[in-house]
Amino acid sequence: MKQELEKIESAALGETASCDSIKALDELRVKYLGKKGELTAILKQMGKLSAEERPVIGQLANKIRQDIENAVSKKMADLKAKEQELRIASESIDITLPGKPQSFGKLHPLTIVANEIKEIFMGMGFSIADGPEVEYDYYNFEALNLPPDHPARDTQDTFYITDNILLRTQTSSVQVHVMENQKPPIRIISPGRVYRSDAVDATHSPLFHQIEGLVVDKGITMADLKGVLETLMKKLYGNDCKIRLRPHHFPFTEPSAEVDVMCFNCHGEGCRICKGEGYIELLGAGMVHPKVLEGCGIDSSVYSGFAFGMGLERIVMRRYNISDMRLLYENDLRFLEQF
Ligand code: 2U9
Repeated sequence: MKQELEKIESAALGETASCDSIKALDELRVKYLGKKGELTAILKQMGKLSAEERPVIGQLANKIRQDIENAVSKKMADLKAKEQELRIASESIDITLPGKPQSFGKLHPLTIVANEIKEIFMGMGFSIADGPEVEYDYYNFEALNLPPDHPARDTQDTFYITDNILLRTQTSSVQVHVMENQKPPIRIISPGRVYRSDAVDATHSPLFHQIEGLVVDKGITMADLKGVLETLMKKLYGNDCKIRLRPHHFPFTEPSAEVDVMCFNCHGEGCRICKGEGYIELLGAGMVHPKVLEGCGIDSSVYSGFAFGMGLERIVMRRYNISDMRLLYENDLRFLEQF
């Protein structure tokens, strides 16, 4: 039995030394040391030995088992180190290769211009007010002097959630909330999405963006309104930009005006773009109607205010010479990457 054990030892150590793969080494381990391995098979026959031989052979078998185990685990460590070396060598990076170009997103033209307008107003001491797009009829219409059946509601037909809850048609509703909750002086702009039941064409969309403004204080006049709007337009379109106010009617302002901006193409001479006018209509404005002030709890004999409203799309289209509003919503990268 001693000879058999020594034979197993020398075979196991020899095979381990020449083994060159982790998988084969593991198979070797099972072959010699496993439950059904060669060494175990020999040890099972120990019962046949005499009482004197048993401890001697037992000791030898344990020593051989230990030697084989040591040899296998040392070889395993060597093979794993070699494998890692090979992997690292094959994974090495060529730092001279050019990098993969990253494509960065850009701001949408509507966002670019809205941000610019917000900056201009903040520079004049205005704060930015926000409010819900789903609104009560009262805040969208009634508080703005547009009672039920007022004809001006026809031009602002919208999407109703219930009889008196709707998608706002103007951001004026935000300003009504501010006036209800804040004492003058008030100096705010309210940018945001608005909705109207309009069919889509080159100049209309059921969803568009407005920026409205409101100033309420003692002694506010049309001159303040004109000064603020002139500053806005000069900063947006250049210092030589002129504006003109034409009388108009809005239910929520009195007096009211439409505001035209000098044509960027002909500088007031009249051309094809401004249809010979020299000016292009860009926004509406006026002195806040006393009924609107009173309805929001502001004493119109002490305070006065001006308000204005503009469609952001129109400003953007004029700024970048865009002829069709739909381009702003189609998300075509060929269009958007130009800004
Ligand atoms: C309050 C009182 C008055 C806001 C105003 C306009 C004139 C105006 C249009 C421009 C193009 C809307 O986007 S558009 O269709 N707006 O002409 N808006 S004055 O007046 C207000 C606002 C709030 C409390």
